[in-house]
This record gives sequence, structure tokens and C-alpha cells, in this order.
Amino acid sequence: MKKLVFCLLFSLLLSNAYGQFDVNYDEDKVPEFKLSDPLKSFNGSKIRNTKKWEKKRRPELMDFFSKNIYGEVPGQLAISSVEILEESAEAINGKAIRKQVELFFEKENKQIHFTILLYLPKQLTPAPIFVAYNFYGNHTIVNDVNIIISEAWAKNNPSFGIINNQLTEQSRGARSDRWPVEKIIDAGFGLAVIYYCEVDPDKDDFSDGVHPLFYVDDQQQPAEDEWGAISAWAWGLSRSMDYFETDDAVDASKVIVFGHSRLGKTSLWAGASDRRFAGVISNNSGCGGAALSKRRFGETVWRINRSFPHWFCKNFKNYSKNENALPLDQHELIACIAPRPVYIASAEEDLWADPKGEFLAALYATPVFELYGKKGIEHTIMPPVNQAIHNTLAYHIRTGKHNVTDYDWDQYLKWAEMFIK
Ligand code: GTR
Repeated sequence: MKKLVFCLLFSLLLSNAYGQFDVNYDEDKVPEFKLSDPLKSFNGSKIRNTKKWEKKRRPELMDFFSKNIYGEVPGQLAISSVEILEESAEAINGKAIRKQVELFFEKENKQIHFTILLYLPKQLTPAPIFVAYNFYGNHTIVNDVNIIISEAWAKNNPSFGIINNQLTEQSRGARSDRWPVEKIIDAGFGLAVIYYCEVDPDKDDFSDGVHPLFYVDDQQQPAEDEWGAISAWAWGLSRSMDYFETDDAVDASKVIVFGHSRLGKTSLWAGASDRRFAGVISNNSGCGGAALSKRRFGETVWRINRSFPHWFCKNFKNYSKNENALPLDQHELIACIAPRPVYIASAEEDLWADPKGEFLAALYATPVFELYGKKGIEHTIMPPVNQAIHNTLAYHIRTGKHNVTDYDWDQYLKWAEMFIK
């Protein structure tokens, strides 16, 4: 008996250590919650027109997201210099121009730099583009020997040939299944990618990446309301936009920011905080991205803050196991992008990211799109799998797992043709 009790207690402890008790995948166990109305300000006043939305509601929502979720960027920093590292007019079977552009930043005797790899359709100048981060380096997105391998820190991953935190030749083209570059070019779009760890290495360490450039005196890490990694990555996307505005081959008024998973959280925040992005795509972004936090389905605020303490600002920890104290939810982040086109995409088997919560966030963001005379999500029930809804605010749930697939890109290209081009 004693042994049994001990075993039970031990497994209880173990499962709790791994957070088992905090992961709910049962729709019936989703707690009751009240969502805030995007068209009602914190003081209760009704928002009846776009003027009031722009002047009052949107700023107060953005202010809350900035100071309590993603963290504020502490200052401004312009590109100090640009270097074209490489350029060719014979890429992607002769259909595209390839350009590798390095951006340098300097402040307080510290510097960072990151490289944008661009493929642009030859037949179209200036071209609308997608801009996105990748997880394992620019050289993974297509099997092209000319792509420079980043020297920035990488998380070890033997299947990508990453040991000693360095990217290697072994992973050249290894992620080409997620990046149908030729199809993007054929559709009349360009693609710009950046290795995200060049802007801020994805680890709980604030001594590297862009953060230290803004430290005051002997500051070691961002303040409670200052930027975590997602906000830093969003900052990098905005700096890439600064560059696009100077490149005649890019139509800077038609830049769509795309991201998957943690980088889909980033694309939403980048799109909300920088209105120069003409459109936003969030692929399987889940908790802290498109999914409603208050549903606590799959990954929760507590869980994400515990596993990735560096992604959000420190203030976000106030909402771990305390989601109902949030005066807003992620539908209002999507709303803050309106009236610009936004695409939220889920995957049927990606329960960790809460597909239903992602759909509901799009649905509940709809009134703000409608305020601008744009179409959002018109049906309150989730569409069947693989039946995309293409409005200004778009949504699909596809079959399969947490990933970026051809189905996803086929939808994005069709939608971008309708709403961005
Ligand atoms: C998971 C994390 C998710 C998602 C994903 C990813 O481990 O819990 O929020 O961001 O990583 O980025 O691949």
C-alpha cells in the first residue's frame, strides 16, 4: 500500500513537472470566459466608426500588447550601412534575380548585422514580395549553392547538421519543402528571407542579438515592459522594410509579412506594429499568436512563459494561469491589423496551437474589418478542412500537422493575388 501511494505521488509529481495537467485537449473542458469587445474601449465607450477606432481603441490595444505581452522597443535605430554581398540574374531556372543584402546596425559601440536573401521575378519590377524569417538559415530554403551560410548561433540539431551551434552545408535545401520559391516567382511575387537568430538568437539570453544595443548604463536585460525575442524579431522585419523602401526592384507598398509558428506570432506582431506591411500571414501561430489565450486549449500562457521565458516581455508572466485578468485577447491583435489583409491558417492535427482558438480569434476580429467595409469571417462555424475562406480576413484549416505545406502556399498565393497585387 505504502509503495502504491508512493508510486502514485511520484507519477503525479512527474506529470506535473512536464506540465501534463495543464494541457487540455478536450473542448468540453475549455473554461468559461468572457472576451472583450474590440469595439468597446477599456472605459466602456462604444466604438462606432473607424475614426474612433484609430484614435482611441486601436492605440489603447496596441499600448497594452506592447507593454504587457510582446514588450516595447526601447528606441529607434536606423540601418547604418548596406552591403550587397552577392547578386545574380540567373537564379531559379533563369526566372529570378537573386540578391543577398547585408544590413548593419550600430549603437553604443555595439553592432549587429543580418542578411536578407531575395528572389525577385525577372519579368516584374518592382515586385510585390513576401518577407519571412526561417528557422535554420537562408541556405535551407532552396538547394542553391550560392546562398551564403550564416555564422550566427543556431540551436543544435543533428538532423540539420547543426553541431557546436553552427549552421553547416549539410542542411542546404533541407527546408525547400516549406519554401516553393519557383511557384512564388511564377505567381509574380518575390520572396525575401532572413535567418531569425541573426536578429536575436532564440535562447533565454539577453546578452546577444539586438537587445544589448539599447541597454542604458549597466543594464543587463530588458525592463518588465521592454521587448522579448518576438518583439526583437518584429523589429528586424521592420528594418528589412526600411531597406525595401530603398530597393527599386521591390514594391514596398506590397510587402506581405509571413511566418510559421513562433515566427507566425512574430508576423502578427510585426504587421500590427508596422503599418507599412501591406498584408500579414500567420501560419499555425498558436498561443501568443492567433489563438485566444483565454481558451487555455493546448499551449497556455503559463506553459509558453515557462518553456520560452525570453519570447514575450516579463510583464506577460503576470497572466500565467491568470488569463482572465487580460483585458483583451488575441482577436484584438488581428483587429489591429485591419483594414489590411490578414490570413490566419491552422492545421487539423496541430492541437497544441488550438485551431479552434485561431479560428475564433479571426471570427471575433471581424467587426473591425467590417467597420472599414471589408469582409472578415462571415460564418460562426469553422469551415471544413481544406476549404479556405478568402476574404480580406482569410482563414483555413488544412489536413495534417504543424508545418508549412504546398496547400498553405497555394492558398496564400491565390489570396495575395486577390488582395495585395
Ligand atoms: C513550440 C511552441 C509553440 C510554437 C512552436 C514553434 O514548441 O510551444 O508555441 O511556437 O514551438 O515555433 O515551432
